[in-house]
Amino acid sequence: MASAKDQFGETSGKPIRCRAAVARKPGEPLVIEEVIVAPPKSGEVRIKIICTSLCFSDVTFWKLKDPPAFYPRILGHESVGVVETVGEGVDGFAEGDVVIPVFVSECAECADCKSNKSNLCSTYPFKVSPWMHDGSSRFTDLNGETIYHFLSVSSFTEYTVVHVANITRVDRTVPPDRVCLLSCGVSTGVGAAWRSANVEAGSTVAIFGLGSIGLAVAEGSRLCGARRIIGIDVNPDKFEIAKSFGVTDFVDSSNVGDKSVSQIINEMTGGGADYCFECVGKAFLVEEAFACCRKGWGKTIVVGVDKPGARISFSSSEVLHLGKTIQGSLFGGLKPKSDIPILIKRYIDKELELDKFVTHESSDEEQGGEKKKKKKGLKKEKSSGEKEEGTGATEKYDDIPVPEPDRKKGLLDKIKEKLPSGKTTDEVAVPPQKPEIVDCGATVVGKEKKGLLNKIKQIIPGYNARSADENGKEACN
Ligand code: CXF
Repeated sequence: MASAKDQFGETSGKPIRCRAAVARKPGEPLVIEEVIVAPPKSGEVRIKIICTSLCFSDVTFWKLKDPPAFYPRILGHESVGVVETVGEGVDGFAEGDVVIPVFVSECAECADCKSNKSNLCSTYPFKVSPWMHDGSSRFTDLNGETIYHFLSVSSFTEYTVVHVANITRVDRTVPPDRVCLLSCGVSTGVGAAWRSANVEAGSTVAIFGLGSIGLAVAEGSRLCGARRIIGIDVNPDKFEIAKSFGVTDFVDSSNVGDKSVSQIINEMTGGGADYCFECVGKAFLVEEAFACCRKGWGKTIVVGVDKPGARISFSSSEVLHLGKTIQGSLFGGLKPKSDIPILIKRYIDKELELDKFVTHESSDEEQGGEKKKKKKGLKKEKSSGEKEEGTGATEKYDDIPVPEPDRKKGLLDKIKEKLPSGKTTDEVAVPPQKPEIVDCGATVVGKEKKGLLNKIKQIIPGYNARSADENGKEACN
């Protein structure tokens, strides 16, 4: 069994050259190319990514033309990895630790981190920034050009650098291809019901949008003991799958005649749902959700990500007279370092059903399309509680083309063609002040059912897959 030292001794502390999927232009195919990942600075760790998944916020930012979008950028923020190098001044993390990066930080020391009313750290505040917290980047391309970060994570790469305030250590025996989902989507949805709304047993819940976040809200509401969970989506096919997440009633918002969805929910519930969740990312749906949460105690939770600058409007008398609450929920209101372990325990105890959120799995080779084995399912469809402007259709994003890894097609030859004449790749790739760059082209983002265990064993020193029950004991102690 390789120790962390054996495994990472060669690369630790040196710049690494590895593959990444780089968003170079808005809406254009990600380019699989070699990048240089600098060693971590003070308070940071460099992570080898084991698994990463696609969240709709990646797609939203991939399409954006203007700031907060920046190019070239490494997107991806839902992942799990293993610490390869620990930066200066880092306590409590060691090479070989399995960690979940999260876009929300937790310094554990500021007033917000100490309060049980907030998960919004003030020391490292959440920003949709193109930089690390210190305002610089750890990524460059082979021409020495800066590549921007995304949401403090940037996981569409073999290696990334993340601040310790943005990582949570997890037991090395937990299955990485499941707990990866706790890095954003499932935690966000389950947390929105559990921590932000604090759904009570017996309540009625309305969920606008049955994409993976909406279904995770249903899962969280089910775990909290909600009695009635109403799902709203433009795609009626979602209802069947949603039932297994606890959704009891369905409203097809593409087929409501001259009524509004809020009218229908108000009628169905005799005055409004106790908790309404907007999981699509449309300001007008927040207004609809607010309009059908119960007067006096109804809570509307905003989970969806709308375009920058989108505004919500309510009449002030409606707010005053009806006594309802509206609340934003970033990462489901969860404090990553304390709440992710709780969710893992609930998964191990077979309460939180993570498996049903997995609909697509692919290995690094498959990212290119050659051996593509796509399965239809939740993760590839954007869900919408209302029609997309103009189209009336549930938008698919099967259209994000990820090309065959260039490595297979002779990436270095291609790069040479693009180099200023007379230069070699090494002259361009190696920053003069950092002469040693370790080439780490190996396993890349993604996962593969067959042989996954072997790959994980290579990546996580000492990984020991046991039965879920055994894992559970270990993970929860
Ligand atoms: C979002 C929340 C708002 C900013 C981008 C990330 N969450 C999950 O994708």
